[in-house]
Amino acid sequence: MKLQQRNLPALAPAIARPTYNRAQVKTGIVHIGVGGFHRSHQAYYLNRLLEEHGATEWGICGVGLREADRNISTVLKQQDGLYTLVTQHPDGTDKHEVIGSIQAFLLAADGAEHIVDKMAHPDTRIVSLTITEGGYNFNASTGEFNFAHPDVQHELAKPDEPKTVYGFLTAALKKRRANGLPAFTVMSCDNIQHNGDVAKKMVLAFARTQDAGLADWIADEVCFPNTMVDRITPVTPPEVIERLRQEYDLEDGWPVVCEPFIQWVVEDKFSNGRPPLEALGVQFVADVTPYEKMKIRLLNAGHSVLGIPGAIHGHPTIDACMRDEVFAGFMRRFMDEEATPTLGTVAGIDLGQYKDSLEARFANPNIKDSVSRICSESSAKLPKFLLPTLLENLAAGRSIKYATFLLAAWCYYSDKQTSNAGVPLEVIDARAEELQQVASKTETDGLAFLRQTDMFGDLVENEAFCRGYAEAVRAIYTAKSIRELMAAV
Ligand code: CS2
Repeated sequence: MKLQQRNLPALAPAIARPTYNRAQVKTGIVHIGVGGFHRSHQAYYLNRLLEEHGATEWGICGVGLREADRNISTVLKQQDGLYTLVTQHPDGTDKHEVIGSIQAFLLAADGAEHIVDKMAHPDTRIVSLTITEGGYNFNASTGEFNFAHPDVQHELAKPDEPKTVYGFLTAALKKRRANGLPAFTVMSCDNIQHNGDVAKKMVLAFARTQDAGLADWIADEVCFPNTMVDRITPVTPPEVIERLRQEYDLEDGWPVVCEPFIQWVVEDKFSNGRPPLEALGVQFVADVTPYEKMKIRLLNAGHSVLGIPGAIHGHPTIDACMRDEVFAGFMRRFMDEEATPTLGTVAGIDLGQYKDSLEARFANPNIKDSVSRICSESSAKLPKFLLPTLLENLAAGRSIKYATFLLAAWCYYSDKQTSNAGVPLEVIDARAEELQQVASKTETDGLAFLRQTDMFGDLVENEAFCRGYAEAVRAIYTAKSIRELMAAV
């Protein structure tokens, strides 16, 4: 049986499903970047709000700007926006629920004007984003907008032909302004510290170059709340699709798997209203800084600290890394000795307990979160997840040995792209080729990788750091097993 609205009554009883009238729900949110994470997090929350609190103004229209979004577009269209969320508990049980909060999906390739119109519709009050850390189009080391991007150049010249998120946001805001409609909120949900501030800076830089009057209006009218989002959402394993078919006679082209844990902390500033998510435990706070910093520097960096050496060693998943005491110990020491000293106190949170809970979440044996997902797009992640911790500790004279080891491991990973056992690794990174080229010079110039100043700034000029880095690189390049080195760091 295909997953479709008309088949919902016939679903197996074990699968929860929307019982609200989906046809009556208005689209209050347009979301750009409908990956697994959006579907396990925001769309899940809004489905609950519709189901439990009748918040009928807050349905979602998904948007895909890239050709790579065609698959999700096709699946969601065939399934009336429905998909199955499979929550994987550590005791081995799975909970299944069909999510109904995504009402429609628009693909840019099928007509940019439909997307601009939807964003400019009076019902739309929020445009939210999960466009990944790399999607913001800034230079990692200067933080400034990258005007050189060819798509950006195109849309600056032709505002009616938007291509990037910036072209679409400004085109839609321009239309709202012209129509006398209130602005929408731009809500970033990516793992970037001050994600709202970053989004605002980028939107304004772009809009100012295109239309200064519009930029002033955006600066006055559009709220860009900072948010901290959290739910581990692995890439959907093909077995899950197969299991739904076999156990529940359900054909779902693209279900989502996730852990039970979920968290969302949002700054309470919205241009045109917001869903009453506090009813579901979402925290609305005046300042999200301590939460986002804690999450990015412990959870996201902790993931990379396991994932990159894990890939080199040959561990397939994060839970496999956690079952290896050398990896688990290395990560905890990184968290305790390097990340935690940069965090200060976080109101209402016991950092020791938070780290214990991260260990338990990473170790969930029912979640098979591949190290390749964690290592993917490290060129966008590590400058955000790891570098601030390293730089602050370097300046304060505190330990940097774990972060240094990780950067050296990343250089090796980018260069060799094989595990210690010689098995080729699946390297997914927009800059993979360039990274490999630079890293491959390491054997003649030990600091070659660090000379990528757009990622590392002037780190290569810091002698104390470079000494430790060069040593770590030498060790990793000559050792038979990265695991043995980790035990000794
Ligand atoms: C991961 C995140 O991308 C990564 O490397 O650390 O996707 C992480 O699983 C989520 O941020 C959890 O909320």
